[in-house]
Amino acid sequence: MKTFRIAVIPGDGIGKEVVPEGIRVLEAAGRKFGLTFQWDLLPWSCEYFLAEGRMMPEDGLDRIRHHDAIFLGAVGFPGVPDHVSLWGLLIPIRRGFQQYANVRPVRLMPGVKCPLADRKPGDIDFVVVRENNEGEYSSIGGRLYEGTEFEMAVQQSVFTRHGVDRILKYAFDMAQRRPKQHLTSATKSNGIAITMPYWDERFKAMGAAYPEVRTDQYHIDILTAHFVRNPHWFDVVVGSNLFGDILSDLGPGCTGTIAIAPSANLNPEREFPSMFEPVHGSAPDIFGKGIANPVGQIWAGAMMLEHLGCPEAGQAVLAAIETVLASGPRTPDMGGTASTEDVGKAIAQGV
Ligand code: GGG
Repeated sequence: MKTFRIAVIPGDGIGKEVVPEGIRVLEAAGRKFGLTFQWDLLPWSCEYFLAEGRMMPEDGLDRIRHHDAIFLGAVGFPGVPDHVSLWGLLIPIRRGFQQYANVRPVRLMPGVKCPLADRKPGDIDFVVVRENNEGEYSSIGGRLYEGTEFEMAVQQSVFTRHGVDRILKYAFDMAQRRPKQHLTSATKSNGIAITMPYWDERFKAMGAAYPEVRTDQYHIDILTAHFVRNPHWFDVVVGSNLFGDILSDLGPGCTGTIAIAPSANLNPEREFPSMFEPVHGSAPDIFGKGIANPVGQIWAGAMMLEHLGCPEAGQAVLAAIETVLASGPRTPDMGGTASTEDVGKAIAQGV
């Protein structure tokens, strides 16, 4: 019997509603596959901020440094500016634990209505690999001449050779392992004429070591159009922190709903814990109604099982998700009347 110690951060809004369903399903997988979990529940959130003046304790990272993984819901709630909550919790964890590869699968699932015409499950199945530690998410900058007509705000992007090369290597390795062996890079090298051509150069240089991987590069603007018109073209798509974030919302938008999209913030070297969360945010507009779709959180749990070295358990959770999406209860965002708990219980039963 393997036991895993998991730091659980439900966070804000519907994070508090979908995380328990993720745990329910992981417990079911544990019973079937001989795994046990020690869930260490942490109240770090906007509510915590309003009481304590910070999103997590000063020694927060030290408290979870030796856990096997982090299972997070969502961050952000009215009353705390979004940049304060994000930079107070999610970003320190991603950076402090060198979770530089944010892996976000985009798949058209059975039973999910695709907004694009004539697409069926199997037609769209790719992965967005987002650089997660630097790029446009930088705290270098500031405001000048505040309150005058010359007021300005400046923010630097940071693209280091170490940071760019390690995410490109991660993406090339992933593409090499997949049957299509195809990697697409997203930049904007005509307009952003220093950092983006640098990324393109490193992409080309890295590609020389992977002759079997077919590569292409697009400017982000036309790439978004291809996501909508030709999503079947893609296999692995790698982008900077901002572009990867945008593409990994657009992708699930093209395959039906962001509510079911999972995300793994990986420290591939396994020196630190990795973090698993749905792509969606805290959705304050539906919080408290018990109708949030828990599938993104549960799928993130399946990714966590794979990362913990339990691929069969992860596959069983994914298969149960597919069955329920195809013919089980649905939350209102997918046209049903089921509750968050109904969907969680149905998936847990199917594992
Ligand atoms: N579960 C993901 C979440 O809460 N996301 C909030 C958010 O705004 N994230 C921005 C980001 O991932 O960069």
